[in-house]
Amino acid sequence: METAKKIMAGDARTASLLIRKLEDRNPQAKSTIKPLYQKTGKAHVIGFTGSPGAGKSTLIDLTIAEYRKKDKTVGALLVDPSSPFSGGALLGDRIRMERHIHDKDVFIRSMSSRGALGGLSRAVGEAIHVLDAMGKDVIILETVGTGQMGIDVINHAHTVVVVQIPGMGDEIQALKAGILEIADIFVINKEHQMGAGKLYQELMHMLNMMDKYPGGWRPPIIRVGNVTEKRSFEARIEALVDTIEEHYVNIVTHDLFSERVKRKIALEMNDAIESVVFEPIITHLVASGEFERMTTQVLKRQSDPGTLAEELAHRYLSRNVLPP
Ligand SMILES: Nc1nc2c(ncn2[C@@H]2O[C@H](COP(=O)(O)OP(=O)(O)O)[C@@H](O)[C@H]2O)c(=O)[nH]1
Ligand SMILES: [Mg+2]
Repeated sequence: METAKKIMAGDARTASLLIRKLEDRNPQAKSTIKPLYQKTGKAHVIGFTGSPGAGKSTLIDLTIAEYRKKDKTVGALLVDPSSPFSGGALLGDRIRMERHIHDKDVFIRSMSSRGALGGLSRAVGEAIHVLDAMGKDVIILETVGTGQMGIDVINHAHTVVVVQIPGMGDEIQALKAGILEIADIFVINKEHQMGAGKLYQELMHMLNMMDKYPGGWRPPIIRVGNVTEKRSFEARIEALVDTIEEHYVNIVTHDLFSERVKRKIALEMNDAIESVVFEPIITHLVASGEFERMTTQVLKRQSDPGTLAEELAHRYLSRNVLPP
């Protein structure tokens, strides 16, 4: 309870520790976040995704600065599904955002799978609740756009920004990663590189082929230019943040916001049932050696997995309340 209170008061150290424990799937941390739920649901969660090196961290750094100009408080989670350790490539990301370190209204944390495979997206979902309960107005996620895990992570966002760069081959990078369906805004970065115009044309073409846009929102393409041309780049970041805000208003007014939130809650419910109902049974079966015995039974054709699972259901769950 003490921890929850500190989080709600915005204590960054406590939040960091709690997020780390959530990554480790610490059971105590899981109960700590329960009372926080009542305080969540206010933040706008923005996801930045794209290939490594596309410029996500650079853009996020400037986006944070832009939100701070508007006096909004910001939390950022830099998620690396490919690495079992925090640090590494993410260290560079943190350095890129160093100027925010002494700003108490900005909280930046990197997250990785830390060996708990499959649990990363769940931990990110929980970490978002922690930042939300801290009272952050805006929560920014950074993740690479590849692999199922990257997509699972980006599903936590209300607004998804897909960062693209020229010169990555003919194929549009988003298509390859299957992330197109969830893109709300496209950004073309590093425009000094060859092929920026072509990339823009390809994206336009692809968007023209979509037959309908949910909520009437056609994903805009923002050409941010080149970070080295400081003045114009900053102006483009302003335009990006305005577009992100417009998207937020759009999903709220078309009731798409609650739809997205519902989808997220459904995932969380699924995870919770899995960890509270399913996992303890499996863990017990494995530890007692019964799982091994059942496997042998099936191997010898003395039983089959379906029958054995039904027997378990009768043993562990009340017989009469099982769904048909
Ligand atoms: N020339 C140029 N370099 C950029 C631009 N944006 C990012 N970079 C550089 O590209 C590298 C990767 O950027 P980073 O933001 O870490 O990409 P991330 O992996 O997507 O987070 C860094 O060395 C940046 O300084 C840009 O617009 N122009
Ligand atoms: Mg990065």
